[in-house]
Amino acid sequence: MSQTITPELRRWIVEQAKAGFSPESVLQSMMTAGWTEAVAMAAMEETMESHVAQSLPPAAAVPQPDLREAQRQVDAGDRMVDVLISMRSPMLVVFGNLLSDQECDALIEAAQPRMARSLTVQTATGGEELNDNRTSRGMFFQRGENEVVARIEARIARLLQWPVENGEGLQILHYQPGAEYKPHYDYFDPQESGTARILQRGGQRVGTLVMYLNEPVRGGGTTFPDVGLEVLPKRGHAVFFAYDRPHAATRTLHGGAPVLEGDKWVATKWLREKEFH
Ligand code: PD2
Ligand code: ZN
Repeated sequence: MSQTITPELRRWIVEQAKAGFSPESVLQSMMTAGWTEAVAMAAMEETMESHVAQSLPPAAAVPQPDLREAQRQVDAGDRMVDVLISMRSPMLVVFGNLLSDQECDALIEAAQPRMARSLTVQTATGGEELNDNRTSRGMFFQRGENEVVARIEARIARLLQWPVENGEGLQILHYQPGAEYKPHYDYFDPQESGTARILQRGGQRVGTLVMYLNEPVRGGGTTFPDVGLEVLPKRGHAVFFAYDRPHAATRTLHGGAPVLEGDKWVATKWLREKEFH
């Protein structure tokens, strides 16, 4: 007898799970009803997977480096960039040698006179607000604002295979001892009322590149609590992560741990689905 997964069976499996029955007990019921173990397990897996996928927003294309050849370096046009770590879930890559020391210094120097307490995009209204979760100081460059910024943006576009036009202006952040950025998602929450307005400027954010411009003495790592990962700041290195849907299933919750000694400078490039204007 061939055993097919009917819509009724699917509904029944989902109901059992919702009612709190363990996978083992659902499996046992199916086997009592005459299903072979292997087919029952396959039916359950398939049903739960498609149930979860249906309740997620659709997946978008995301920026990403070309890692198909499993090389140790990626050609970013004017520079070969090292691949130090790559991870599938979250979709994350740690890069080495992305920026030269001179480029790090030039960004800090150009940013310094324009630093102010960091604001956070407020999805409730679509505006910006001061936020206790974020105690760094920061500023934004315009896209292509000066020669160094333009050069770095072109390199990032080549590295991540994503148009320069889809990038937000480069953000510079400075953390002093005690300053931190509590864990958050960089995408905009679709449930919030201000998000529609924010999305008019280029759609969702789909990727983040945090570039380290110096090294704090202690603390200041970029943390990914869902997977217990902490990336320690190293001058010229960067951590990139992508999120194909504005959902926690991407496991891209991340934060800037408190700086304990010394200070921390980073440059962040956020990438949108479409041209950012
Ligand atoms: O500075 C960091 O490590 C950090 C952590 C979390 C930066 C950002 N988020 C960001 O710029 O979005
Ligand atoms: Zn962030």
